[in-house]
Amino acid sequence: MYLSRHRTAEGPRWALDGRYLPQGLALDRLLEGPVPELGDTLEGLRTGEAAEDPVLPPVEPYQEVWASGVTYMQSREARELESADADAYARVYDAERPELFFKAHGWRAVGHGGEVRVRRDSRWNVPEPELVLVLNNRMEVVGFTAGNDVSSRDIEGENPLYLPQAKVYDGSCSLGPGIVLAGPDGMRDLPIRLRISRGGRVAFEGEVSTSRIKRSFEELAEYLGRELTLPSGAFLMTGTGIVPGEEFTLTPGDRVEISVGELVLENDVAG
Ligand code: DO4
Ligand code: MG
Repeated sequence: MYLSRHRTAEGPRWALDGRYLPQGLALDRLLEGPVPELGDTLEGLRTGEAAEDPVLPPVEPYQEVWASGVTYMQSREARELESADADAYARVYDAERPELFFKAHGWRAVGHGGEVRVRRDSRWNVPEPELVLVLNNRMEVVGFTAGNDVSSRDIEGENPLYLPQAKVYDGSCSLGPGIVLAGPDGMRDLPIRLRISRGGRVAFEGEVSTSRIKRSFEELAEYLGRELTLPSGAFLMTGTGIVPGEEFTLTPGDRVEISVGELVLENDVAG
């Protein structure tokens, strides 16, 4: 089952499998129900009307997007290379406690077809293609979407304490195009692909499987909600397993295409 959010004359509206749900229903209310019966509940709400483009980011403006990091060996190695404090990344990769950081409020997220950005005060930037968990208010995994955790490598590399500036700025968080409703077992072996095109040519391509992640999705969700109440649920980026080489930096005009399973999220980098 697939949830998408659309712009309409009356305001944003959710759809299930391409058919509108009643106007005014919010995602956190929709996902509140008991997990095994969630699909049936939503099915009962579906209207006959076909949903229309454009699609909006599949998140309510007040929901929070969090992220985990250094969950794939590729990410650990890339941070070790870029950082003067390489040991911190090796230690967090092996530690019991994961790295978790706040990424964006829903209102700041960009959706499919929108523009992401690189910081003007950074010279080394990358997209981070990630499986994004959709969590209800009990921190149960109820679905996933595709995400781009756009990041500045030189700012974080200079000092890990600069991480919020490397990660949190306008246009740094993209989600979409919609949400696949699924429990964690439905996402343990999904292909994640990244393609960056520049001037009509492929500038970088990479692929990883979610099966390569070091931690379980349930573990990441549990840590996020351990001492934090999230009454509207949350989105949790699960970390990148694809990092372009040292010579690569994301550039205005690039097109970034991220796929997670069947979902394809496309964004241009703003000029
Ligand atoms: O510690 C840096 C952040 C790592 C990250 O965002 C990732 O691994 O995806
Ligand atoms: Mg990341």
